[in-house]
Amino acid sequence: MIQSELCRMLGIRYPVFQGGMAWIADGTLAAAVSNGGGLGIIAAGNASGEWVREQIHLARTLTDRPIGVNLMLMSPFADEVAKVVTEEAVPVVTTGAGNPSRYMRDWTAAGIRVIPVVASVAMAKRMTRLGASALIAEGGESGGHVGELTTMVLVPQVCDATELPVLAAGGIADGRGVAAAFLLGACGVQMGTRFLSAAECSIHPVYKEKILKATDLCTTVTGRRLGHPVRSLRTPFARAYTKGEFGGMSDEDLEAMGTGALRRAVREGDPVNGCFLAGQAAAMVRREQPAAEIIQEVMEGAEALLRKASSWVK
Ligand code: TUI
Repeated sequence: MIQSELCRMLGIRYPVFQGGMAWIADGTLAAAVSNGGGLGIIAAGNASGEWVREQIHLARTLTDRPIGVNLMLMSPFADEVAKVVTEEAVPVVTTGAGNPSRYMRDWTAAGIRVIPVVASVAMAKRMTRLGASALIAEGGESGGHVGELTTMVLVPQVCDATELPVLAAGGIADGRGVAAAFLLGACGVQMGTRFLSAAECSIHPVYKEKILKATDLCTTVTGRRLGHPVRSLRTPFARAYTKGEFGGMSDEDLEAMGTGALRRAVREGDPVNGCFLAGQAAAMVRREQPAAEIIQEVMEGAEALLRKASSWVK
């Protein structure tokens, strides 16, 4: 069994977080992951504070283990979600797609453990100074909003820049990725794409099917021109968006094309106008399974590999 300081800090069995996937990670998925021994995380995405509150309450009817909330910092509702997590005394808050400095003091004063996603060493140092409890170093293999660096180079550099526990994210979908993350200095992992295939993940069946059928070169990054690079499956939407980006479409028209695209993928499975966020590890996701089974399989795989690795050292 692999346990780390993260398990002790948060009262979880396995050092595995489920990524805060906008429109996807609701109270049902988060509770299933927490019941499986990881940390389930409700993604606020662009949703209102009240929606987040409902999902927290729902999750609490399904599990008595800790759950977290992910605050997407570009959301117009970020301020109200930040208040809701404090009022609801959510034990862990993760943040993404920006700088959470303005909330850190209130959250830490309320006893909330703040675990920001960082995509650079500078941000890792800033978050350490401001009182984060741990950091998630997310490489550009991940789905959704991506930074510049890969997991392989980001994780060791973030580990060198902080004394805090570091979780690795981006491109991790099985025991090999978890074992590698530990050898890079991480003491936990966050997986998003692998949990898209969880039985308790309520994305449209078309979305799930696309993940299960994905191959190695199936994802692409769009949105660099507007400063919000996003990794998703190569679909007609991604191709049209790329054509717009490089073909001189106005910023307003590009924004309009993106609006509602995540919802169309998650809720409607719209294969043409939907934006199916997914990481490069989509090709490694092979079947639908309960979240608890995913966590167990991945961690047992990592344990076997780490045991084997130590036998190579003479
Ligand atoms: O946040 C994510 N992934 C996301 S958020 C999202 S919702 C969305 N929808 C449409 C367009 C854009 C986003 C979908 N996927 N991952 C965590 C993450 N955070 N990756 C990179 C970062 C990050 C980037 C810059 C964290 C901090 C940061 O700081 C910049 C600064 O302010 O200095």
